Amino acid sequence: MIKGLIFDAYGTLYDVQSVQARTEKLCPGKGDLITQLWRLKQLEYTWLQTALLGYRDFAAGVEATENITKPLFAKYLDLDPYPEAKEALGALRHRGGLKLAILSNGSTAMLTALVKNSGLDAFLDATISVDDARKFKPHPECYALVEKTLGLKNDEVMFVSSNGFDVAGAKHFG
Ligand code: LAC
Repeated sequence: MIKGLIFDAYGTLYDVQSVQARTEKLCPGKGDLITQLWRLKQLEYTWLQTALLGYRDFAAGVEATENITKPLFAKYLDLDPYPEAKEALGALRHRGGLKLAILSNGSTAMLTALVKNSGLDAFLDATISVDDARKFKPHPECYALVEKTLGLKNDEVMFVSSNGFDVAGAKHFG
């Protein structure tokens, strides 16, 4: 029986392109290019780090001037949830009987700020960061954090993600 619904954060509950408007203002004509590349590079670096058996929070390693990076990084802590995310989580919460949580490649600090700023923390039993495994999804140890945190077995958990590699990782883990 499913007892928990675990959501990916970036691209699933939160719109990573909601940083686009601010990027366009700071870097006119390049907002779309930079935000698309930013997301692709994030994913590429997490896979590379995990394949090389490394782990570090690389968010601050971007070479750019502070007047650009500061407001952009700030927006990443305050991404817009997709329009239906709050209502969907609220309805699931109201229905009862299910644990609701995020399992994300974001760092604990990023995710704590993100769920608080967006108000989604009110609907969640936990916000789980891969920080605790020191690996990035789709490494199996990341998905194992759900049982460690919520005490739910694999077959009691349904995992929700917009990222294909993440769905494959969760399925592989069971
Ligand atoms: C996350 C990325 C994979 O939130 O979207 O973990």
